[in-house]
Amino acid sequence: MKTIKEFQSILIPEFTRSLDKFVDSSFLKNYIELTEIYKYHLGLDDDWSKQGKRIRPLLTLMCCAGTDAKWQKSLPAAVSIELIHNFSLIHDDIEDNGLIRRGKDAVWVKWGLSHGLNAGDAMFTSAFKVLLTLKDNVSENITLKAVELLAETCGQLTMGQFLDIDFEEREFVSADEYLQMINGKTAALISCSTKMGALIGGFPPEEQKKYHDFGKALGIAFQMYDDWLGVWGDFKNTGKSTTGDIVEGKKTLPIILGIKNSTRFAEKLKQGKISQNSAIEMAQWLKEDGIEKLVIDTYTQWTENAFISLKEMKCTKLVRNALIELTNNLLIRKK
Ligand code: GRG
Repeated sequence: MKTIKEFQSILIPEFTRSLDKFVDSSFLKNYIELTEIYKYHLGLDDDWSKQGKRIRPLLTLMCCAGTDAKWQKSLPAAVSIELIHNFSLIHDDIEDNGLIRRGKDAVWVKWGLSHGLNAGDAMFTSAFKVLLTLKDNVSENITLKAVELLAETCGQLTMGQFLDIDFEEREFVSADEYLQMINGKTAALISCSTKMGALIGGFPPEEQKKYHDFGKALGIAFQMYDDWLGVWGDFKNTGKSTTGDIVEGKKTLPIILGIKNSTRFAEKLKQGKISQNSAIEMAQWLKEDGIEKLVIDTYTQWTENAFISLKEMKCTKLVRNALIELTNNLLIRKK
């Protein structure tokens, strides 16, 4: 049996080589400063801890392997999806005024707002350029379907981000609206990653749908767990500012459920600007009023949904077992 660690140790270095090669050989090579920004943000000139978890490319490569096809065929798609993810982080930091990304200055902090936008735009464009190189190893029809899938996903990401920012100004957001927002902002690219692997591996649409459903449930649980970390996580382990989401007025799952089910929490939030000390106390109220349990129950249910889809997917035993392990690891992650 191969563990997820063994898969990672084979697939991720190969993925990083493809990403590196693409960055060095694409249209960027004529723009030295832009190349520098890419390498900085993608962590290519740094140690692995600054590269991000690489979950999305790992999923694409593994899901392609799960169809019993050669996973190497899906490398351009894995690179392309990671570029879209990283582009969205560059723009997200600008929109959110985020100063630090993966433990170092965000791109816009280091190079300024305009170049932050420019680097993001270049990264978005290059994602589609690399995706088109799929056609060297798969049919033009599959390549076209892959481009369609990524373009559709980008639309969903934009919508999710729009809602996320919109919700900050709203007093009340329903659970359904929240679900729609995280489905766009986070789950769309994760389900695109899993479906992309099945598509490139040559599976028919009904099988691709099961891979999509697995990625969607995983992505939703992943974001809900992130929301839990944003209120009760340990800063030492996560690097995320504990209670920061309460101070910033984000409409994350604990906060939405708190507004609905904890009168003292809702009242305090209505009073306006929340200090760090108040946020610590409010996080404790949410625990006492049963909100933390509701959050854990909700993301546990989505994790179960991911396992159900994983069971229904046609997939090699080796990959299925490793995906089960990956799902478990992601939802108890400490990074
Ligand atoms: C794609 C056209 C287009 C627009 C993008 C800016 C934007 C619109 C979307 C931002 C969406 C966003 C920032 C979602 C958060 C997703 C998320 C969970 C990020 C963290 O993912 P990890 O934990 O990060 O995989 P690492 O650092 O490990 O790569």
